[in-house]
Amino acid sequence: MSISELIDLASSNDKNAKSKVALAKLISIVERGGEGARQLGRAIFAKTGNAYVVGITGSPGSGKSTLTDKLITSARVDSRVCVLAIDPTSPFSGGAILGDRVRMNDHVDDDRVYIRSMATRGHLGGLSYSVPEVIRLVDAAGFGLIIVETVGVGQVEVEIAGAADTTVVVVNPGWGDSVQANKAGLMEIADIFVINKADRPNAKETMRDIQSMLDLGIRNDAWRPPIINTIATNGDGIDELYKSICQHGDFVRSTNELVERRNKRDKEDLIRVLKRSLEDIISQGWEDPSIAQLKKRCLDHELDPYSASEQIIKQLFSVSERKT
Ligand SMILES: Nc1nc2c(ncn2[C@@H]2O[C@H](COP(=O)(O)OP(=O)(O)O)[C@@H](O)[C@H]2O)c(=O)[nH]1
Ligand SMILES: [Mg+2]
Repeated sequence: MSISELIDLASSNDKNAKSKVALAKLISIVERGGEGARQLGRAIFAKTGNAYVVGITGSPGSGKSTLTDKLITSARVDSRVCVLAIDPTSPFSGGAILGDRVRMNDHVDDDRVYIRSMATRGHLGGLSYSVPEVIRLVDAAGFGLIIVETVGVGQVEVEIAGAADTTVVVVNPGWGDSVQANKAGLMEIADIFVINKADRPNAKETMRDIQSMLDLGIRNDAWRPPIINTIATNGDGIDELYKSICQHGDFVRSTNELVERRNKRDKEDLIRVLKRSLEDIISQGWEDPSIAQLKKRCLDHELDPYSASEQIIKQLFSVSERKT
């Protein structure tokens, strides 16, 4: 099946599993990278820009997957929902991926819901190269809402905030001790705070704690992040959370905020695609005989790596021209 046939099938709202199978195939193409991914990226670009992206971040075990599972039930009424669960732990662990799948099992047969776990492939703890591209793909396939779940570990939180239109930060009662160093960072990225496991002691203190940090006004935009108590396991507070997400969506659409966020993202996309294209050029040409001599001279310390790189780059580009 051609890429455009797969895209059409993935976009269709069929009642059998074919559309999900097509989408899974397309995601694999993105993850493999190279010319296939580039071709796909070109084909879908014009169809992108319609989905709303919600990032959900927080420490492992804070209840993000349980919350997401409940959110799907509210959100699927309004639009097709895709969940991308990013697992920044080692791709060898596998446990978290299985855990998410099992927990969100309720939605497996729902043709309006697509759930996918992705490993970050050790990209220095950051969002995997592929994640923004998969977001675009799912967007082009007509999903109105994309929820991206990430474990909040520093840099990833910042990156997810960059990829999302609304960022939900999940904490638990008594969060103070565990994320002390990171509080300011969380304040910067959170559009909505969730205190999940509100059935546990100290939810009130945590609420006061966040309030007083918000009062310091690290972010001086017109939106003050609401703080919502939830008990994800029994669904308490989920309606309020979904309502807040919609309200924040209305806010960013009615101000210049959404346009600004997406402009910034487009710029990052361009740089990322550019870097990836350069990496492809390097790996395609690396074994070409035309640079063998330069590599050897560098390894023999006759040529410093800086001068060697400059000359290798010129060669790599001509190799790439020859191949296309
Ligand atoms: N007591 C309580 N447990 C919860 C709540 N939400 C989630 N949990 C439990 O916390 C554990 C971790 O939840 P999970 O959704 O996997 O967290 P994640 O790692 O952030 O995705 C699971 O055992 C959940 O059942 C809650 O509101 N209250
Ligand atoms: Mg999870």
